[in-house]
Amino acid sequence: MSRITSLEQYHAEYRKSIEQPEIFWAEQAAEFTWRKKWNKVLEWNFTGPDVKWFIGGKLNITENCLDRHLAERGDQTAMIWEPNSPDEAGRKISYKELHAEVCRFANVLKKHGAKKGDRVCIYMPMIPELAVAVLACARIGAIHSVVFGGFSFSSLADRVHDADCRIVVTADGGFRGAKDIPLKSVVDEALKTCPSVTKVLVAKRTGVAVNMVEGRDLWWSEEIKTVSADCPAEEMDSEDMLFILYTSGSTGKPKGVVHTCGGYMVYVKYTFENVFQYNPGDVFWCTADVGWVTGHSYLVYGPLLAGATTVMFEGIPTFPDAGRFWHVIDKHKVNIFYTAPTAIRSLEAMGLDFVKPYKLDSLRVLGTVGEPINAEAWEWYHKNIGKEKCPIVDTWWQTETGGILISPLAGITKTKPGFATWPLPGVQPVLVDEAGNELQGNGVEGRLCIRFPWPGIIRTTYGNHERCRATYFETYKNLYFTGDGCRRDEDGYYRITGRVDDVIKVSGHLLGTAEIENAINEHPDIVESAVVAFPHDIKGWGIYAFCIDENGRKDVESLKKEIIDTVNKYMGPIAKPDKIQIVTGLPKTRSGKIMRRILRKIAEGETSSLGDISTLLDPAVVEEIVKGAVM
Ligand code: 7RM
Repeated sequence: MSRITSLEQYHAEYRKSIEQPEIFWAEQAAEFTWRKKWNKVLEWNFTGPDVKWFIGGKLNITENCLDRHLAERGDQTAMIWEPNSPDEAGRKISYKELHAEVCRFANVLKKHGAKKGDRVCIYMPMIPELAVAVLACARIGAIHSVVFGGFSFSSLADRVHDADCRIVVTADGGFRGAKDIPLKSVVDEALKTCPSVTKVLVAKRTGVAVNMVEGRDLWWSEEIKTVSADCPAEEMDSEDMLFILYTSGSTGKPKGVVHTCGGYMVYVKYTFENVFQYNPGDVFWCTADVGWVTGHSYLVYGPLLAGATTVMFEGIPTFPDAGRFWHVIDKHKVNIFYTAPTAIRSLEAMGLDFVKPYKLDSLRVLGTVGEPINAEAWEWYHKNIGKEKCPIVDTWWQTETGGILISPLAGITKTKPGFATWPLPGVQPVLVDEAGNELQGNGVEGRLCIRFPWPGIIRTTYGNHERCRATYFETYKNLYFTGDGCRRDEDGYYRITGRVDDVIKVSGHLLGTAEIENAINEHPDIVESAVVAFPHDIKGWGIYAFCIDENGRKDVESLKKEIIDTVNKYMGPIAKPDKIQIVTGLPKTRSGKIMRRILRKIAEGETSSLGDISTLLDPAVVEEIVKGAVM
């Protein structure tokens, strides 16, 4: 694999990747362990869409994450696990041990009927068993579908149902800061509506009392005693599914984004090593939960493919205090640290007294992901955490892209606060106006699309290929549409400006307004609601919900509290509205479409420039909403 070490080399590699993409990617793929080499590198069209990489190639990604390292670095730490409480002992798991644990659990899955192509839902806290479960699925060719532990029972049930999972892997509970999360009881609630699930494997973490359903529920610790630590890896085709990961869209239920084995493997390792300029022996810490794509690609697969030491942290940045990240960095001598702007902003707000006690001298590279980083947070991170010595890589990518697409290469690309800078080799960004006309040259702003496939691109949305086509490949002909607005400045640097559709990035978590509205509407008094985003100092965006109360309840404050509880119950705490306004109507066009543009302006406090409201069915409702706006 060609590791880029200079700016000249970046430009040369970039050019090659555009002029001869198949030769370029074949070179990157050559260093992996393939059971059988591919016959053809790429076949594609964006109309189907139909994208295939490394056609005919046979492999198993876990042989590349684990077996391949055993001879050379079997005793090296593969994963450092840092528990929620600093007083609890963590774990260091070597490549040899991780290999054995994965094989054992893979045998447990097999014993309970999982085979190649079956879907397994994983709903777990940030404990090593989560990574083991993910890799165990991959070992036997079962397709993992990890659901973030912060989602509630109905979000979990939707996902289990959509992927038709037969097995769920969970834990009794999880620790997050001062809270205990009762995961198993959420699974029990979800499975009331998922009769297809026949087995639930439960890891013990908090020791909370759980209800074990006879014949269905089994303890992880008991099951692994019944199997061997030898599990030959299943031979997979490059284009066999590796995993499904649900992501929110503008409308309807979340989509199951599908990634396949060969292309994803090549792409995450390539981007991991080049973006972060990983050196053998480095300790890498990605703070994302494995329930999100960042955790899949840069906590589990990328670092393990590279033979790195990856850190998994169970807790939160502010427990027991706002110095926890910095404490963990010193404790484990972290070299590369990758987190989200929302975490940086919240820690910045707590003051420097939480940073001062720590040396942070092991750090070499810093990264951010998930949302635009504002210049102030970037400078704070650069100065106080990186001590002005560590390059910051602002990495832009999506669940659908599998890995990073636009980012500086650490220490190589000249950075500018707020800019993801240049596309990685193999990535061909295009900016278009709303009508789809390509914006040529620099100093332009439009919608971000990509014109050519890269190995990590989404292949389909599970069970509904048409939805994949309509969401990503239909808006602009022959382009993959990202849903993001973007500016290309005079230097050709890319700056992502944010979503142009009805999804919201709250604290770096992608949420669909429609999903939140559906949860709110579960409240018996709410007949209709509309959710929009408003700028939030720490979270990036906050959630503003306009709700129509059918019964005109007088106790507005308790109604608002009930609405929050309802969202918590049906979707999870991450979707909690920051502001709720009870209204008697919503601004709708004569065709019945909610005019979110107007609601967004009101939520932003910009009531003087609401624009043309003459097409509204009932313009008077706008006046009422403006008057009652929550500021
Ligand atoms: C990795 C991830 C994807 C959306 C994406 C953007 C936003 C992500 C950045 C960013 C500005 C960044 N996957 N986004 N990274 N915006 N700068 N460096 O977050 O599927 O959950 O979200 O996140 O809007 O479309 S995701």
